[in-house]
Amino acid sequence: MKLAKMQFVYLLVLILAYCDSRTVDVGREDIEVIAGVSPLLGPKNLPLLKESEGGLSPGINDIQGGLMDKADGIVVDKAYEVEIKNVATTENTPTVSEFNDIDSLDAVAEEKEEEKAEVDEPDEAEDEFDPDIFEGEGDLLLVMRRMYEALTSRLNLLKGRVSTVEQTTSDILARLTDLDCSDLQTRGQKESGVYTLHMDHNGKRPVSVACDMETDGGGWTVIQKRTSQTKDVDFNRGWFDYKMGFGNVSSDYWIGLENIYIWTNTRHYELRIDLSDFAGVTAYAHYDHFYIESEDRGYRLHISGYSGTSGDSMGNEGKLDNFTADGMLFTTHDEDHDTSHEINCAKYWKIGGWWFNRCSWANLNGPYREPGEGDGIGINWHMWRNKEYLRTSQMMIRPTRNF
Ligand SMILES: [Ca+2]
Repeated sequence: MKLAKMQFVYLLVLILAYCDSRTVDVGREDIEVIAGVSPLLGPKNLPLLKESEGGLSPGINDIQGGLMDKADGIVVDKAYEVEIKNVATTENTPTVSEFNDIDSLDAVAEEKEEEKAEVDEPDEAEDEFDPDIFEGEGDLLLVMRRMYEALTSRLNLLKGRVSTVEQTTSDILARLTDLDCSDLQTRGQKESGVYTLHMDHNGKRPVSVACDMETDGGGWTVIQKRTSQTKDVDFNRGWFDYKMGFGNVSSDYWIGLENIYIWTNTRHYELRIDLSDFAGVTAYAHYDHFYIESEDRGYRLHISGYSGTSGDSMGNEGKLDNFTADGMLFTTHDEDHDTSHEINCAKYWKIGGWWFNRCSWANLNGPYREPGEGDGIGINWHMWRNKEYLRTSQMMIRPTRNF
């Protein structure tokens, strides 16, 4: 037994001696050198620093400084230094002064833990379900309803703006394309009435005009109109007024020679004249071809192709005489272009302008007179009622449909 005890004691001493040679006091309880083989053999045999529970990794300066003094005999090679440097440069690694001060290091560790806890708190809060978010379906429906109302209001606003843009575009298009009432009719206007056209007088100019959308298929642009409603529109006017137009477009008016010139030199036009007498009888004259020349040419008249019920007081059915209007220049009391060398027909008879020859078979711009008044000079159409006054007259043009 003694021998056995001796052997046990010897073995124990050997074990203790061996263990003593493998343990290094590094001066810190939280760091332990777990390998003691010569570091010269390579990085794998160098002493490794096991992290304490605080999770701190000491920097390379610590290995060379404080730790090196305590780990006597252990040499740190450059490879190890590089490896540790990589660790030391990681974020949140304490500074040298902090590490040398253990208390400070602990304080830093605690601070890091607190920061970590603070960072983690919001995440935990987000993960929690807050039942107060949806207190009831009523609130959710109210929010959705208000969103719907807001979107609907916005949508209606946009619809209004689109409508305005469309209307503006339509107006611009109309200014570019609507030359006369037939264009309006083509675009869907079916009601007779007053419309605005934009005539090109060295730039677009708005012109109010009456449109007849009913007679003989409609699409007529009224260029002259006499009614029994307004006797106060004076037709005994000078050249400028007949050139530019005058009167009340909703009753009695003359559209103006310049407008007629523009129309009839842009398209081929037909002319229709509707008449009525004071007995209520009506008649009409239809001319397949109608146009006038420019002001420089005295607005010379070209009219032919008569048909109708009133007789041809403008062209005399091709039989030229001293009263035929076809081929005549326009005359007003201040512009004598008629064929009479003795008189100015408009001035002599104190009537409005017309395509006078040695005066005329027709006198639709004469003074408005009731039966029994005056000397037979009023609104006349001799081929129908001779010198009787007419109650109404209307001259209107439309692009020719039957050449
Ligand atoms: Ca004359």
